[in-house]
Amino acid sequence: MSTELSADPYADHIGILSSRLEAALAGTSLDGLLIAAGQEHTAFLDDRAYPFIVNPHFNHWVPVRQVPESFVLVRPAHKPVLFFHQPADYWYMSASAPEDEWTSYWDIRIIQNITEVRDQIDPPNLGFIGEDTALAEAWGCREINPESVLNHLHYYRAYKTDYEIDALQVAANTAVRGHLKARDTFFSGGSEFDIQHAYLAATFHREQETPYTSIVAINEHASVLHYQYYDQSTPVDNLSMLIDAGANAQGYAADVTRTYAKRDGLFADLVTTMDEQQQALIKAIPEFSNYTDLHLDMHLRLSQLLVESGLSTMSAPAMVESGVSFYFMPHGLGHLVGLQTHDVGGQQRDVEGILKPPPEQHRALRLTRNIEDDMVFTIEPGLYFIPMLLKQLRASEHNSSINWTMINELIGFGGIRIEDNILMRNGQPHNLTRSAFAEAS
Ligand SMILES: [Mn+2]
Repeated sequence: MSTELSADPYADHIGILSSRLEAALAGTSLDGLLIAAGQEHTAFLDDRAYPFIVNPHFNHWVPVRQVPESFVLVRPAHKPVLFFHQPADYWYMSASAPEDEWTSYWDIRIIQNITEVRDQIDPPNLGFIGEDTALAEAWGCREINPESVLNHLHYYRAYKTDYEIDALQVAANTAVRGHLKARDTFFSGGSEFDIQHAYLAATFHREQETPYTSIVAINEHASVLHYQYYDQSTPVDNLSMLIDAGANAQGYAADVTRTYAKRDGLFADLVTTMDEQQQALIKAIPEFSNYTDLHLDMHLRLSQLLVESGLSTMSAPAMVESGVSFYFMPHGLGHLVGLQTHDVGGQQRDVEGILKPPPEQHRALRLTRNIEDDMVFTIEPGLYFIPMLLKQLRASEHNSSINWTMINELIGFGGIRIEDNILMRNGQPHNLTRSAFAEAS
């Protein structure tokens, strides 16, 4: 959702990336960067390739994702070049050369073999960004994945262009279509496997096209933060579902989580309260300059909720201070989202790559930067009943402050997570996910 309409967001995007490139190369003697899309990898002793995941630095410049062995050559003050790989092959289908509007900003050269790239570039004056460092070495690129350049580019990846924001909104809209279908499939008694397939069908995604492996967790499976299976049978009593599933648009990710309760009761009430608190937290974002402080505020709200529900007799600040809230919420409040679901640069203090680590008790927090305009990040508070952590809490000095009868009632529900993607504009949060849900209903 871009607030100011540009005539051509992609043209602006290329302009912005070009300025960032120039600044990133300023302290180097490089003329430009050769950025590889990447190459396929096959399984051990096999000829079957793993799903291809494009180098995000490549995808940042061009909406091309499934064309391994392609390259972009970007140099300040030169028209960028796309070497588009189109091998002569009767075993596999070659990608069709792109013809969309965006190609007018590119010098597109079709190659059948990557040696044709080597013949058209000047490696001693180029930096190489990509996985195949042996290739870059063989070609004689001056620098290979230079850290100073990568730090610079990663830092600025946090600030999304209008073109990127449009893609992120499309991804959110697509994910929401899947979430609505998944919810219906859960309430009509579908298994995790059924729900995952309903989700993929509704989003028109192959499993390998989603930006991350969907988490479809019924009952206690929701207590496994990255639960990775899809049970093909439905439990006799399917009480709850946590679904964390995304979608992809031009390489940009949506990262969305919803939790549902089958019946009214304590767990359903907790889901409602978590949903209210998540929205209240988003509303409060302008009061915080730094994401770490927002994360800590979430712990305070969560602790308050646990006290008010009767799960804990401690004070909310004492729960955060002593680390008791961690046992119920062991991950970070959120992360940057973009070309990668967990986008780069979340803990970077500056372009030099100096890190700003999270507080000692909150090691899993991936985003510690100041909250600024044009950033897109997730807000995903959770409340879990994880047997392994509860066992530790039970063995701790805080044992007697916890209502274990209630906890035992809740363990079979696994947990709650509610996750939206937020864009900052003019100091205000814009909820890409909730606007997609509103649009869809
Ligand atoms: Mn997430």
